[in-house]
Amino acid sequence: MTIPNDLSAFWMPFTDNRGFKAEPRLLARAKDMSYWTPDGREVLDGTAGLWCVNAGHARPKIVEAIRAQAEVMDFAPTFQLAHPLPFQLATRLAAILPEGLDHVFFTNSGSESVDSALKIALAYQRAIGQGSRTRLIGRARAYHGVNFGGVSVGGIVGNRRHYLTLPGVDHLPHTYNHAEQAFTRGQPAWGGHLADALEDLVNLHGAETIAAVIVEPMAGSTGVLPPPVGYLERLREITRRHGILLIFDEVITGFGRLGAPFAAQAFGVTPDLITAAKGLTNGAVPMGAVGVANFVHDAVVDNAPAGIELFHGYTYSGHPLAAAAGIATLDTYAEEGLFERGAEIAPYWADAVHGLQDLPHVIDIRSCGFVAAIEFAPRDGAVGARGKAVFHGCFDAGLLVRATADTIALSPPLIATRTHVDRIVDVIRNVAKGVA
Ligand code: PXG
Ligand code: PLP
Repeated sequence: MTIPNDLSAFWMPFTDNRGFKAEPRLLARAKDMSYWTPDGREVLDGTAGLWCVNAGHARPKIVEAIRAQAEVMDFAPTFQLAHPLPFQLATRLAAILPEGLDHVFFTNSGSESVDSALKIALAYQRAIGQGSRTRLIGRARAYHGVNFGGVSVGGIVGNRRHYLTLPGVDHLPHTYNHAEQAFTRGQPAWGGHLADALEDLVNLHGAETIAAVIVEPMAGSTGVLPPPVGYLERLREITRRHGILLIFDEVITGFGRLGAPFAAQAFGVTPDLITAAKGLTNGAVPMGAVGVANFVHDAVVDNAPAGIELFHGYTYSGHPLAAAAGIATLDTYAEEGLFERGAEIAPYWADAVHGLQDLPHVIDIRSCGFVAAIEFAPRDGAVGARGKAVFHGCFDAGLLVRATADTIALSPPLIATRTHVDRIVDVIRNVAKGVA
């Protein structure tokens, strides 16, 4: 690969552009569990790219499907016209979505999936004569992408403070409590009662004003926060009782991360809509999707006057290359049993990462399925400095991790073996000792 000699034109997303460009770290090639830098150094992928390459990199079936489809048909519209692939992929997705969610709306990213799901929820309430239900409820410490809807229901101050957000949005409290939950494996025993805050919001605003509640079943980006025992069940019960739709944002938790196709199945709670992206195409072509309950779809579509039922869609909804990649990805997951893999390796994984408790400055370790977070105490007056030092140290030692402030998130491709897990924790151990 040619190393670019001008880094100025590309305005990098969610990046300290000046810091990066002063000290760039580039990736040039990827295969299975690893990346390689332009100078040929191997970097083990501890994060499945950005939580998306669940089957590992450059898997033959997916590569071939994209290549073949590019030759047959590069693009075809899906507005008032279509081609076979998104129908096939939607049918395949319906088969792995929870029972009763048999309809799929395609998008190109998680952010678009979230905004689409919020619109579908509003359309549903209007379709059943509940047009006064326009309020949307999110949660603190939630990431729902960067479009205006997702930022509004999201709960990350840095993503919100500079922008106007949608009116009529309120938030549940987040579910993390260090004193009660630190060093928990899987779901914390404490915190199920926090779902009752939804009852308070219903009492405050009136159920007849609330359209939907959106939560990540396990918060990912803000530090891997598995749901407390009983929490999701309680949200489900309250939403159902008050006619409020429940949306699970499964952009990270979907496609095997927690040992089942979706977190909904892993936790045994079925929402009314599920947003997905990332692992849908193994990250190979941008694509997102919203899985929609039959009663929601049928109300919106069947109750509409003749003509277009939902005034929403993207030029690339159901794009041929993405749909081809999606079908090949689902084939790969099925052939290799990757939805079961997360559950199989979870105990070994939890032992390995929780074995890092004695490292200096570690204040919490959380794990669930095949994902984990290691939280370090911030340095005095320099939040994020320690996390960044661990991230850079690991990269230079041949391991890709993801740092958000002082928390290191790990989500390896589901093809990782115990040997890979051992290497991940060895590198982190050595680097964290040096960084201390
Ligand atoms: N919802 C959730 C739950 C996500 O995790 C999105 C929506 C948005 O998806 P797109 O495809 O629009 O980025 C996400 C994305 C991180 C990290 O380091 C997480 C995401 C994206 C980039 C970085 O935690 N999640
Ligand atoms: N802006 C303009 C001027 C457009 O014409 C379109 C689509 O036709 C869009 C934005 C939306 O683009 P997309 O459908 O790729 O989201």
